[in-house]
Amino acid sequence: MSIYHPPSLLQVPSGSLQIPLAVDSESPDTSPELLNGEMQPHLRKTVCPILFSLVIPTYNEGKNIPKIVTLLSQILDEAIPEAYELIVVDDNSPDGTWEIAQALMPEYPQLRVMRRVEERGLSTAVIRGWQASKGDVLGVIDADLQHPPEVLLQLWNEIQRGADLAVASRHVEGGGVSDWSVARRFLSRGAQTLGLMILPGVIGRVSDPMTGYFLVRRACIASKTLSPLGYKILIEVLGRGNIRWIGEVGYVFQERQAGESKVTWKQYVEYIQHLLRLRFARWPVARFLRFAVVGFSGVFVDLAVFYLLRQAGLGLTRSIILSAEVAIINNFLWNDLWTFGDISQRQPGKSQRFRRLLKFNMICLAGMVLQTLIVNLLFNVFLVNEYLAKLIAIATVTLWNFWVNLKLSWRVTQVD
Ligand SMILES: Nc1nc2c(ncn2[C@@H]2O[C@H](COP(=O)(O)OP(=O)(O)OP(=O)(O)O)[C@@H](O)[C@H]2O)c(=O)[nH]1
Ligand SMILES: [Mg+2]
Repeated sequence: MSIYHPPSLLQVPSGSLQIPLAVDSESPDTSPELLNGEMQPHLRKTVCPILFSLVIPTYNEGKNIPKIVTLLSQILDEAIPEAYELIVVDDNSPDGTWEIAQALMPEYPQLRVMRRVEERGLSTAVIRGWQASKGDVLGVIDADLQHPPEVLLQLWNEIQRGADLAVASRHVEGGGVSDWSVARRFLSRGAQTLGLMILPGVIGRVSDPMTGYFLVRRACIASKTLSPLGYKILIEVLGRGNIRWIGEVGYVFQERQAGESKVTWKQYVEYIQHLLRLRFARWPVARFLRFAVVGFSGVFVDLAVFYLLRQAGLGLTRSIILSAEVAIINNFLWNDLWTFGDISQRQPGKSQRFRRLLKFNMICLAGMVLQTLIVNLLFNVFLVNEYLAKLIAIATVTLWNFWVNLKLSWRVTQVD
């Protein structure tokens, strides 16, 4: 009598949320296990390379999963037989979605199932699924049949035409929402408008940034550390990926047929946090803070040298100039070593370093002139209190020094 061995589950990747660039798409999914001397059908080596990996994130979708797997398999078996994989990523649903999906595996050889116990959340589920996938093209679709499976072929065709990203959109021709209340429409459009204000360069690139139905080329997001929050994984892909060509296909968002929605107010809050995170990811905040610390240390060097020179009997103007110059050199050394250390390492050599010092010096001197001008303008023309004027000038010149040095002295905009 043979004992039934359930098909193996996919291992849950751990560590950072980075998609590997290259995968061996012909390798077997698991180590071959023999049952009664025969390899189980679902463990047989995949001969056909996997071109497309579609992740289906699930939480309590036990009633929907058999239907969506059947429909997607029918479509893909016809279009790209054996060259695709469906990856259900379930967060240990209380209704046993993962087990139901696992039971479908013998019937659907392209189906894989991942059961996550420690990590939770829609966005990370999608990324973990992609990390464990083999296809050159990655995709995501909801399990609840709100995303019409037949649109998949149109999305696939967009990628075949050369698109980096193919997005199913409710806001282009052929798109729409079936039966949404006015409140939900308003919230959805409001969220999009807010996104356009905070992150226009990302949100403005697609007509429906809120969609959770899209395909993307692995190469466009591989090796980037993704850090999504909440539901809107497409925003993460657009914000951090290297996407040039975007194709859009209209679709009508269907009503949920079974199971319950997981959307709460938390998703709206997380959406705003996600937007802000992406916004500031583009700003060199940490570098600027290091620059400010170095600048602060320079004040003490300046004062100490000024004191010593005055004690030694040097004239006032000479002491001011000399102590300022020592502070500039002090700041340069720390910035070269610490603030911009990663960039300096790519530009080694004494002469390169000397050039950086000269530029830094010039920019700081220009900064001093700028500071004098700002204080005079605020104090004499706008009648601002002289200490407040000095404070505003210091803040402005610190920003100026940082930005110009970043662009000129350490030149992060140029490839060396
Ligand atoms: N793995 C995983 N999947 C999730 C999680 N939350 C939601 N999902 C799945 O993600 C998909 C989208 O979630 P829904 O709750 O349907 O969200 P929605 O479609 O925006 O909202 P509704 O129209 O109300 O259904 C579904 O397939 C869910 O089962 C989660 O925390 N983990
Ligand atoms: Mg849904």
